Amino acid sequence: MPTRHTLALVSLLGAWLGVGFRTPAADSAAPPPPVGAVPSPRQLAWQELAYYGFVHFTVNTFTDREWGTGDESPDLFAPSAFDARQWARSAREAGMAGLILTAKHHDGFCLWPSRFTDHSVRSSRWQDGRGDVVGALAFACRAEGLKLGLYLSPWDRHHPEYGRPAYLEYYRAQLGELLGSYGPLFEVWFDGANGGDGYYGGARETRRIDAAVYYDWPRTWGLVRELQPQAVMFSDAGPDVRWVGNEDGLGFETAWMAIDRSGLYPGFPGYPPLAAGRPDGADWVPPEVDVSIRPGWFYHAKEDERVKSLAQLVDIYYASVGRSANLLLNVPPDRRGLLHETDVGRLRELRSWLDRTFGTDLARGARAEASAVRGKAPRFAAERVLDGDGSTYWTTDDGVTTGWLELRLPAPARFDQVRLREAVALGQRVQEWQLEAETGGAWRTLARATTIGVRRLLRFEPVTASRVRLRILRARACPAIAELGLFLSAPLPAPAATTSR
Ligand code: FUL
Repeated sequence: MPTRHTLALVSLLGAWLGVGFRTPAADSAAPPPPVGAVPSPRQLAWQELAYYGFVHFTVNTFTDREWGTGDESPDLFAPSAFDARQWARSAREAGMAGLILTAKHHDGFCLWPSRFTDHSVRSSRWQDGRGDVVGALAFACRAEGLKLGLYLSPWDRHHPEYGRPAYLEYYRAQLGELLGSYGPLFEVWFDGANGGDGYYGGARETRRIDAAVYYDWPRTWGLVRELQPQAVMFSDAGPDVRWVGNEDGLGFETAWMAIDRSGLYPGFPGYPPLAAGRPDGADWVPPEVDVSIRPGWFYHAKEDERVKSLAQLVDIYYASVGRSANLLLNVPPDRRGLLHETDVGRLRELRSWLDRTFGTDLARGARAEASAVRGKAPRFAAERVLDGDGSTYWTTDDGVTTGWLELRLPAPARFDQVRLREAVALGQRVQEWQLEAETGGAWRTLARATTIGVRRLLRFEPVTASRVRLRILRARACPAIAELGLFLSAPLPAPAATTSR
């Protein structure tokens, strides 16, 4: 590191010789102040994961149901060739960052030998009552370098006390058990469903709860913070990650990472229309897109021909990861306790397609310039969008909320999509932008859109060009753009007739 004295000397020498040495002294402009809600370190880390898997597995797999009733015999749970390592290996090979397992779904059957109930794998003939699906998956994820998340359904159709205070003691005891026994979790998933009727220890009645108050969520969230401070918590109401409001794989074209959490809770009936977020929302709670590779969340042999096609999965990727959300793709184990060959094959196709599409960033090696640079400082210059470092960015002086950034590629390149990222640690800023390219001596608009956020992927008609311009048309404050990449889609095979939804 040069000292202050040598820097001053170099500047003086430069002035004396009449040449403008570029010294770090010219780089002293301060970063722009954040705008609105900003992510926590745990949210920033989670946002980088982008794509991971959901595993729905329980007695439903064996009864062919989506929602168990709560009176299932533990013996029904009988996978014939259970292998959590096959799940984790398939997920890693698919490019997923982790897996989230339904440790307990609405039927109440526990996939780990909980100390707080008999309604678990311990009471099953499977592995003579010594099986532990959560433990096996935790081990497999560690071995494959994947992160682990858990889903513990608040609604429990088995428990006799569900709907009364005693159930909450049970729920929190179980949660503590999971949080304390299986190593670090990256995400804890709190579902909002309550369908009313159930077995409830033999009462066989309808129990509706007031979801606004019954679960006392702040207390449960506090438990997660205490025992697994690095884990994000998912629900309609966050606190860290929010539901995207549909199960079809669709993020929002205009997606704001902030919402107003106040008044929300898991299962909040008016939630879906709020799921797009608000530019001036008080809380940073980015969306997660949960969707199944099959029509159902659980495995049903009759859906073997209805596994989503590669083209459908690619569209889901652009509509989730490409719209500033994380993608949670469900791949349910079958009655063997294995991910089905068709699903694993489809995951592999997706991985290979993504690798071929995003393997070459055609903007690499380009020269970049911008309409304006904050304090004329190199650390905020246009080329920061090309350095592959998401923490550096191009930005302008405060109050400059429009502008352009132009790339001159080393040679004309053919591309059909752009990948943009904002420096979201400073809040979400851009409200409207367009991409332009010079072809045949004239500039034309390739795409126009609204928000960017954590990541924006936008496809357009293929074009060949060597000059490309990002134009920021509207922003809440000076834009801070961390990345601009250009890519060409790999070819997609013609869709097979049998794989449609
Ligand atoms: C829903 C549940 O009711 C479904 O069974 C599934 O677990 C899905 C991911 O969340 O609310």
